[in-house]
Amino acid sequence: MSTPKISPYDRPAGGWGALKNVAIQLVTQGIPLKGARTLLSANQPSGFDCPGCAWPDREHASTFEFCENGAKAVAAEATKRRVTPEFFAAHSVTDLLALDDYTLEGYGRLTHPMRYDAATDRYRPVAWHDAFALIGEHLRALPDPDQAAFYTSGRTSNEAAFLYQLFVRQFGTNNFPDCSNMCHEPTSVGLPPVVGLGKGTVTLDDFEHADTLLLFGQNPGTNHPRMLGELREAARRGATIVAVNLLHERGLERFADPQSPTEMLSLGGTPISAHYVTPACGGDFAFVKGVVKHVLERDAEARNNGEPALLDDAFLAEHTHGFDAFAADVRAERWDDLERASGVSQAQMCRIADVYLRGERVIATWGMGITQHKHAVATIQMIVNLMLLRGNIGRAGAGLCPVRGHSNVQGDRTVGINEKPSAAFLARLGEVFGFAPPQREGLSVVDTISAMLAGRIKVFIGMGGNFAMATPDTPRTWEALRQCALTVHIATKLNRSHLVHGRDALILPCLGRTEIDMQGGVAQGVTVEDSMSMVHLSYGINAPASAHLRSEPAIVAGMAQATLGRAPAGHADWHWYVEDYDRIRDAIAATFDDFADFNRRVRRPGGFRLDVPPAERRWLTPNGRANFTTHPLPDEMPIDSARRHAGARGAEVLQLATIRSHDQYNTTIYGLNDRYRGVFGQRRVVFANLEDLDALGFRAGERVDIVGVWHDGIARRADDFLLVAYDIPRGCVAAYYPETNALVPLDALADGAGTPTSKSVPVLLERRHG
Ligand SMILES: Nc1nc2c(c(=O)[nH]1)N[C@H]1C(S)=C(S)[C@@H](COP(=O)(O)OP(=O)(O)OC[C@H]3O[C@@H](n4cnc5c(=O)[nH]c(N)nc54)[C@H](O)[C@@H]3O)O[C@H]1N2
Ligand SMILES: Nc1nc2c(c(=O)[nH]1)N[C@H]1C(S)=C(S)[C@@H](COP(=O)(O)OP(=O)(O)OC[C@H]3O[C@@H](n4cnc5c(=O)[nH]c(N)nc54)[C@H](O)[C@@H]3O)O[C@H]1N2
Ligand SMILES: [Mo]
Repeated sequence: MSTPKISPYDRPAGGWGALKNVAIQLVTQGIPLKGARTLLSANQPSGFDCPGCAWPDREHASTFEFCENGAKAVAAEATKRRVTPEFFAAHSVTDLLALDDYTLEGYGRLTHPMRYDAATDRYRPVAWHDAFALIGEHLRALPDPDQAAFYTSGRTSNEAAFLYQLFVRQFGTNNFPDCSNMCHEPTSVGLPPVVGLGKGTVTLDDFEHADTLLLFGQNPGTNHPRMLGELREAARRGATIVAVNLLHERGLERFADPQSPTEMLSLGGTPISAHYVTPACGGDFAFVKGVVKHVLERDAEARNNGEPALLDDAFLAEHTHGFDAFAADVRAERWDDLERASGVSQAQMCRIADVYLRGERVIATWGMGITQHKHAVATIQMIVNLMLLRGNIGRAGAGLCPVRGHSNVQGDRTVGINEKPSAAFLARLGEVFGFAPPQREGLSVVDTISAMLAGRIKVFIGMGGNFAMATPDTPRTWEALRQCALTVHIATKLNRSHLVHGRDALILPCLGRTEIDMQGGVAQGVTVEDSMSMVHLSYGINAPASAHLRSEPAIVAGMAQATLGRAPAGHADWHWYVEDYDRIRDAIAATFDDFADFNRRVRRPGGFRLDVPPAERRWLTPNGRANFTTHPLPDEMPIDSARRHAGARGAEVLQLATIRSHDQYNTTIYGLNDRYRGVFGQRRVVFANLEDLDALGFRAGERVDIVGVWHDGIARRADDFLLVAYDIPRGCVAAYYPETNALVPLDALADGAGTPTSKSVPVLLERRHG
């Protein structure tokens, strides 16, 4: 472990540092050889889909694509370390709770199903059969199925997710809180009314043909490293890349591909972004609106001068609705209001508008810097407005690219993990499996926590993930989990959610994506859908971490059998589905037209792409058109009301963006460095603008507590952070999640989407005493 220091990083992203860090990870996990062999199977035709991010791979290319953080995800799963019954016997839950998240997951893979024993405050081994029976008893004892909630984290395969939702709906509820509630929900909510589908429209081929790329609020150098390969190719080809980000992220500036000998030897790397815009936290909405304003002004000018129009008139007329009202609203906006709300100058908005106008084929991407804000849905729809102006959706080299997080988060939603299912889907499910699915809308993540606090949720089952740490308002979430009668976690590794438990509690260890999944003597493959709607098969290659592990589908079948006693569609036993995953895929194909002939199509090299109608300019919106949406500048930003609530200290309130370091995967901490941001050996740092520090009377290097400011007056704090002077807009600070989740209020949500606003949390800094 490196000693804590702050030391600015001046090299390109990638490069030798990436290679060195993979080697370190393999050694740390005790698997220098097995790890290297495993890495060579990632995203290969007969190998497994990388359990890292959802960025697509080149048709499961036969060439090895190096990705530092994908390698860390693989190494973390293939680790030699084990959490055994002896480990649990030696450590009480209270003792384990005192350890940090890095240490907890560092203990390695879970090996046995375990049940909490209150008398000894320890987890003890339990037989699978007894664990399932306990779940069945608890679920059947509930007076109302809506008193149980079934969480999913986005690594779960389509097969496991489909079976899970079928079980839960047969049980009788739509309570499917999902990690995407905290992630791209504003995308899933914002896109359908405007383009008819809540997913991206582009493919990797479009990246090859784009001449302009607008990258909003995402950090691919860390979170989607393989995307840097596409950006590098685009930049070398002469495409113009615009980064819009709160921070100057190294991966958006320069990248050295570890597979390029010249870049590795010259140490220089390829410059990525030609333009870099740093709006204030949450300023993107006003920024994009300003860009649109200048596009409209330039178009009007051109028309006045008798030059060709700059808007795509034919596209607007044939394909869109609402342009006139939208344009009138934007024209009426004043530049000084747009500047104030975005933190970007008029000159810069105009410059980016001119870049957009020069582009013939434009792609817009976005990540958590856009979705985790109060005005996320409006911002995404404003990006769509901008793209529609010149017909930049539904043709080669152009389109929308929300960059998803977990490797199958998009697929889980596609196959039915959805707390607000459509009536059509429920009707079809009921028809295919011969039952009456529950019609009542279910609970999202934040709704689930509130319902637990109110005593309305008694049983919590988590299919992967780390609910106790990934969710907002940590102390209240813990209180909520602890009042449950039963908490169950299906997991690969120990995490804090297993320790913040209900009166009864189970940890059920499962196979990971990299492991061989044998059923009925045959190795099974599972399927996943990437961020570009490509579905493909994934086969594990390593021996399971323990002989006692079960696959996620097998665990679902066990829970379902013990709870419901019989399987749907005339099968006596849920395990029938698990004997051969083709049977689950047939069930998926019977439920979704999009998956017709699933088993055959998914065995084609590279799999297949699900239907993406807006990519062909088919708009499945109520009016059959792509819709412009009008959104006024918000009267008040969350920071403004927080300032009022802070009273005399109102002027000191800052907006905190909670972000990922380079050495973490969500709540899984791989290491304590954030190399590209110059942070080593520590995570409790807060990045702040030097002028803000001066104005507030702080110095870089001091330690501070971060204190929340919110209308409910509840004390929220995260203590003991090192102040780091950083190139960040004034009024904004940034720090890592999950340590800062205690500061995110449970009711600070994106309008219309319920996503916690983890990128704009109003806070005060306080000097630490003593
Ligand atoms: N290695 C690794 N890979 C991952 C993950 C991981 O934790 N580690 N997580 C996975 C998951 S689930 C997801 S969702 C994705 C997340 O991938 P990202 O979307 O890249 O997630 P974040 O690190 O949260 O940060 C987003 C970026 O938004 C910027 N930002 C913050 N506020 C604003 C703002 O108001 N405006 C703008 N324009 N920018 C802003 C930050 O500076 C940061 O660069 O990655 C996935 N891949
Ligand atoms: N403040 C703040 N909060 C955030 C965010 C933020 O940017 N800021 N980001 C949000 C986002 S985008 C997301 S997606 C969520 C993530 O929320 P989650 O998906 O709940 O969290 P993870 O940390 O990805 O879950 C890690 C755990 O998953 C388990 N696991 C790993 N692989 C497998 C597997 O193959 N099967 C099973 N069953 N279990 C497995 C391991 O036990 C591991 O401990 O967090 C959200 N929370
Ligand atoms: Mo995510």
